Amino acid sequence: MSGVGLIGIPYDEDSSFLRGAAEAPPLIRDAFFSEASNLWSENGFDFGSAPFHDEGDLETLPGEAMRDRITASIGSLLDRGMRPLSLGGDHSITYPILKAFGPRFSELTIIHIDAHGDLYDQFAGNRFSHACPFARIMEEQLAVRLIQIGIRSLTGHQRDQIARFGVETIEMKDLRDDITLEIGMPVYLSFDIDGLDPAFAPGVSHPEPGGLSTRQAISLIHRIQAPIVGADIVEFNPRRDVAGLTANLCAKLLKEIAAKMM
Ligand SMILES: [Mn+2]
Repeated sequence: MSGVGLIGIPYDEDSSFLRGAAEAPPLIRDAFFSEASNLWSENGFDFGSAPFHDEGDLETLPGEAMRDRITASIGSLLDRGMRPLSLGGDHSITYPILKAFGPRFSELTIIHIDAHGDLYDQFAGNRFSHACPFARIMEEQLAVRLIQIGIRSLTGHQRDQIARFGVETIEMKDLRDDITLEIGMPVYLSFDIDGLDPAFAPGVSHPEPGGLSTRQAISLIHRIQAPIVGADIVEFNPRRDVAGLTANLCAKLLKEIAAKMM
């Protein structure tokens, strides 16, 4: 088997503020297959004639058992030759996902789109908080490079972490629309929906004004010049959504990311 392997990870127990992200995966699928649109990506890929493999949603387990389940499930997709595309869930899932990628890829760059750095050493006493995944990933050297885009809420501690781990952070205030993303190695794309401005993505737990437009986000995806071997779409919180706008946005990003991966 080859191609994209979709998997839902309905887990939000490591969210620090609001629950609800666990309810996202089936709503993103519904929006993706909605008859309001079609199954063609902007670059001409038709998911109607070439659908991706869908593993369905993982059973939700508590804490450490869930992390082990995520790592095993992503590893299984990779060992079957597929490129995992995960629907979260909160951003804590990215650390156990990368624990599956790390041992299988000697060279891997993470492109991380987000309003937040998610680099806290711990948050409210939790080292596995959705505010911490990239600290764990960089400590364990699960990727060679971490490139962050759209960040606009850094604290002094997070700036220290950026220096400590050599993270390449392109803050939203410094982002240029002609950015090039030529990466000479496989890429893992971690897409936090709150990287977009709350005007485009109201359904998130931590809305941070001043973010990406939908068009900027899609252009960033299209500009990645490297094989994308895995991706996640996280932090959509349906309890905060308005008129299904954010579910529809997630479905659009899913289509453009998956097409880029095919
Ligand atoms: Mn975020």
